[in-house]
Amino acid sequence: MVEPLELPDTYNAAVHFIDENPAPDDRVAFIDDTGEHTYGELRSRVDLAGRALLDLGARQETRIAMAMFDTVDFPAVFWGSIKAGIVPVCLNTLLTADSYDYILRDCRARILVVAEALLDQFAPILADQPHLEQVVVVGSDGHGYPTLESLCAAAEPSLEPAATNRDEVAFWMYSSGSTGIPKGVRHVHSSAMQTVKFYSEGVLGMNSDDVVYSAAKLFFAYGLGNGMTFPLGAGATSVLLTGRPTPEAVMHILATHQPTIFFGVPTLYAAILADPDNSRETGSQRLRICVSAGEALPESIGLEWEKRFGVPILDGIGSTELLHIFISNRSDDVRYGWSGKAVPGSELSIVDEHGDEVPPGEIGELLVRCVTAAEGYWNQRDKSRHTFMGEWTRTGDKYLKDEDGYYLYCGRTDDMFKVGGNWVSPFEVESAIVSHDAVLEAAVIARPDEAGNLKPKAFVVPASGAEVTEELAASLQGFVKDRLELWKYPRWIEFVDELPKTATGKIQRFKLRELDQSG
Ligand code: 3UK
Repeated sequence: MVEPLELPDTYNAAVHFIDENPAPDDRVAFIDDTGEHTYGELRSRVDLAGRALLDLGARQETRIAMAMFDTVDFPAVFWGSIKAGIVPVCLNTLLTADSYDYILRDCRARILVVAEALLDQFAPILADQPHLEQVVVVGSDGHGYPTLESLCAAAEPSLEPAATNRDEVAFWMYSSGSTGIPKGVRHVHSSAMQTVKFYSEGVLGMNSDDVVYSAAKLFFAYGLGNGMTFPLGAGATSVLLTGRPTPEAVMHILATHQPTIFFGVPTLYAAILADPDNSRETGSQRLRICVSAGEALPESIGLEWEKRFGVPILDGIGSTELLHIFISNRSDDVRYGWSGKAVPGSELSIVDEHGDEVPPGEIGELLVRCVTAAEGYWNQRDKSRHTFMGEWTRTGDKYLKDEDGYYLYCGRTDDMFKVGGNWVSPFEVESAIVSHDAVLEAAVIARPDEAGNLKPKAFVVPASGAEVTEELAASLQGFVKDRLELWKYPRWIEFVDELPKTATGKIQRFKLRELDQSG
């Protein structure tokens, strides 16, 4: 067990990662679509962005929402806020207008910093926001709002750090709930540097010679660590991609920037491997570590990747609630199909429904004791009390441990699942499907595709008189796509006469999963 670092009461994470970062001014911190940005440039961009937000009226503890792509502006706004004591709320850039509406109201952000290309998505909901006072656009045209660039150009080039407490909330991230309603997860100043020490240094051995690329975006907890806090913590260089991490775009980055560490999710690894031309030769010859998280990595993908890219993929499990990875494989100790062993700084316990620890070989719920756990969910006290049990955090994951201390992922305690690293709540997708006139009832489960990665499948009971055709299936898919985030639509639809239910009328999704596997 690695002990957490003792920090002084007054501690500002931005001072640690930016101002007091030992990396020399001329070292490259980020490479984005516009080119290289040094640590020196980053330090001044952070001050300017923090100043600009103060100039707009933000104060210590004011929340601002960030809906930004991965460019150097992201760390500038994120750390500039934190340095000023302002609390950035990181938003997924792929949400529907309804989700943005919910989150902006829920977090009560006073300022929204939004990428120009996302303005259309926000437009329908911006006029009616009770807490939002200002919109700042990241891009060349503000469409009537001030741009980040213009505000920074007018700002004083210096910023005093706010005297924040190490235990004070520094930033928020939103995580999906089991009914599909997002929960604001609040992280404190001290946590990011502990994840650097425990996972980035402790497991990956990241150092200043590393060039890293994370296909997971900075607004995810996974990407925030991979692409920002870990490389900054190591004085390393991080490559950022503005656009979508398609297999082609990722291979292009591997070939062009020759990263030493690559972070992906299982579906992306599978998609890259699907093209037989992709290999170490056409990618990065400097790769020394590849990491997968977000959902379980099928063994076949790890083995094939190792053959083609010459390095293993280290599967590890993390969560937004714990900020980063707490169980992981190691470069010299890879067991495919398993999540690996405890990461330094994390103590693990697998318990039964009474909270009693189960012996090795038995499945129970995984609890984690780690200082990087979030301070709680915003305004969701019941859920916070359930999840954050003092020093221990409930993961909602079923695990077993073998005699040697390896951990095997055995599914969720709820029916939630991940598609390409993004949460799907079966309940939310079912609700969307049943709002279609031709549908009486629906149940959604996860089903593995050819590569072994999970995708949504819907069992649908048609409304009486509805004609069951392929067109109906296609129109239901389109119906869900129009209403929910794109990754959530059912890739398969099976029409059935009835759904298995408990005596109290609850859908038994586990029975459908069994049926699906046997069929
Ligand atoms: C599942 C995994 C099996 C698991 C995350 C790395 O995924 C991250 O955070 P989220 O809050 O989801 C957490 C949940 O996702 N999961 C994640 N990784 C794995 N299941 N094998 C894995 N390797 O259900 C977990 O509870 O979106 C991942 C770092 C930071 C993160 N936030």
